[in-house]
Amino acid sequence: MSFFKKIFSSEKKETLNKGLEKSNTSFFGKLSKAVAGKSKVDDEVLDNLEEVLVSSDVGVNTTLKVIERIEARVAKDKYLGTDELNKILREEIAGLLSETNSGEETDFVIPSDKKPYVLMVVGVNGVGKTTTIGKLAYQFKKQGLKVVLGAADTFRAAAIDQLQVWADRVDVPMVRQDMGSDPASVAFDALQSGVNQNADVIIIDTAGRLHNKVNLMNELTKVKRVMQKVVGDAPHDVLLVLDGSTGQNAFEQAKQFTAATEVTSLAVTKLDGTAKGGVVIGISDQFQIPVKYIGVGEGIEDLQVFNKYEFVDSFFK
Ligand SMILES: Nc1nc2c(ncn2[C@@H]2O[C@H](COP(=O)(O)OP(=O)(O)O)[C@@H](O)[C@H]2O)c(=O)[nH]1
Ligand SMILES: [Mg+2]
Repeated sequence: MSFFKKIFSSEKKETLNKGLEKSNTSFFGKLSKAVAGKSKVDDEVLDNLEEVLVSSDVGVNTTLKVIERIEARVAKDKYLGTDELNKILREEIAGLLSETNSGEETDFVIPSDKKPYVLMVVGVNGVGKTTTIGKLAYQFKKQGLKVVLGAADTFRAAAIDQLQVWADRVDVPMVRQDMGSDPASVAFDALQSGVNQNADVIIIDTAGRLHNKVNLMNELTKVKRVMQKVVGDAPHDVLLVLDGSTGQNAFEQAKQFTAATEVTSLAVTKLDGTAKGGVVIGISDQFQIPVKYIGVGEGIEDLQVFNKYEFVDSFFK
């Protein structure tokens, strides 16, 4: 059995398709309009296509890259029919995603040589960090891994309680302190507790206050440094969560966070309720950071391992 078949059960695929349905309709509605009545890819079609890509939140730089590549093909082939445009676009977009995403990610795996595997989750308030942590804890636990959560978003009491709700729901231990306590101290405790419990995965929630870039950088640096006192090479992954429905704002956040700390992977959430699936393409291309997960709903199962083949398939259906 192919590993795609194994991992992307039809049920799972349906969720992804459903989640991306709006994006598709919108992208393809617009794409069809862009080529309506045209048989040949000419300047006007390319102009329209540019508009479609930008308005689908692919981002200006990535859009220009795609347009340039198609222009090059038009120049080479002389006559390029609009009926081929779909296939070519698909190839170009898959190509862009290939540069950062190996495409081999198919399940919620963590490297077996890192124990405990420490995952630090960052991002601004409201993007879906806590929810994504809950969903990840569920997936890892389902595999029989021992998971510990650390509530290092100590800025609001509600944030700690919200993570607690997920911890209880998934039935995994959570390390917490009072609201207002030092996030680095919570992270330290969580790692120590995880090590003592022989945990496989430790996931650390953080506060995403962007009011001051220097503050953010200092705070994340401190959390990392303190964690390294317990697990020398922690964190093994710094996952930046971005709200896919915010379009250009998500690009801006990616810029700020990558400037403040070394981000090693991305999760793009809320792709269920938006027409902006294109944000995944642009961000992946512009930041050269792999998209690891996509959020397609508020439920516990509504997190998918990002797979570029599946994504392009859904986008172009
Ligand atoms: N529709 C949808 N809602 C989501 C998704 N992920 C998170 N949310 C919702 O977004 C809101 C903020 O999420 P939360 O995890 O509290 O964000 P945090 O502040 O970054 O921790 C909540 O109402 C979540 O249910 C998603 O993939 N799809
Ligand atoms: Mg939160």
